[in-house]
Amino acid sequence: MSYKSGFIGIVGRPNVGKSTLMNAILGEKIAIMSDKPQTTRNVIRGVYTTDDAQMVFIDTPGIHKPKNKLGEFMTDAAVRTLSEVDIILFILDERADFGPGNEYILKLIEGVKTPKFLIINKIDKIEPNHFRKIYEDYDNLKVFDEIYGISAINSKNIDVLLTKIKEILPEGPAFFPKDIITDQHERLLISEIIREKTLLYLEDEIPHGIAIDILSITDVNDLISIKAEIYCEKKSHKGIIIGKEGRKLKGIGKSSRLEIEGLFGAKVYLELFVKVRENWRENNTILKNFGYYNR
Ligand SMILES: Nc1nc2c(ncn2[C@@H]2O[C@H](COP(=O)(O)OP(=O)(O)OP(=O)(O)O)[C@@H](O)[C@H]2O)c(=O)[nH]1
Ligand SMILES: [Mg+2]
Repeated sequence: MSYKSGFIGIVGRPNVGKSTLMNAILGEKIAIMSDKPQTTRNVIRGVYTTDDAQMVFIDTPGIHKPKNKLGEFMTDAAVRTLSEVDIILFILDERADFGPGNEYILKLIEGVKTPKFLIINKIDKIEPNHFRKIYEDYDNLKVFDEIYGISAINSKNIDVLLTKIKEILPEGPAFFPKDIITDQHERLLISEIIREKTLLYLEDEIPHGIAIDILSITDVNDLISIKAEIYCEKKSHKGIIIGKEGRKLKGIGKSSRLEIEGLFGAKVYLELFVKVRENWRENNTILKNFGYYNR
């Protein structure tokens, strides 16, 4: 049997479970996830290799109406992916209304010829009647080649989805070495873990203004020492991130360290500093420094 390969774009509104789906497919966490919208900021490639196929999944930032330059970068990156893949997975969750958000994305994907799958995620918390309604409403649009109900968090129906994806992928060689699961570098993986833990400890508006800058990573005698800065947009936010007697920052540090230790299988010493940089999401130079630019 000949080898198959291709790129599969995972797109949709913020918070529908795109990154959770990609991690579930890979069986490893390479993309951070949170209950806050706009968690993913860059496209992230996850490589799923089997004996007879290589599927390169592209997790994208949630498409939303941008309120600043960071939002524009994120949405542009997601939209650009649509024209660069062999299959599009449009992810919905229980909030599958035809509101302006989903309508906008539907228009975009209608415009490309690529095979499109509709993925209704979070079926673990969708009533059967509600599921049928979503299914029928979207089926009637005649835009999608396939429709699947899945639960990314429980890895439900993912095998069925993968079988279908493989079936329609074109013949082709492996694009990545067969033992690679992501093209993200160490530095980015570390900064994303710290950002995820910071989001976990924060509420409301602050998460959107968070960025992580890794100052240094050194590895001496199997002890990895990392210095990183957590950026926020306001002085008052800095106080919240640090918390009473520094407790919140300690929690962020500890949970980040444990996950980074798991990732590298080595002891980690992590130092975190909180910095304020007003309006960084509107500043092109800073966006670039934080890695939010088109490569
Ligand atoms: N109940 C349930 N929750 C889920 C499922 N999949 C994802 N979630 C939750 O949905 C939230 C958003 O998940 P993410 O994977 O970060 O969503 P995303 O689409 O990548 O979000 P952005 O990166 O912000 O665009 C998290 O709290 C997940 O735990 C699912 O199958 N069932
Ligand atoms: Mg995401």
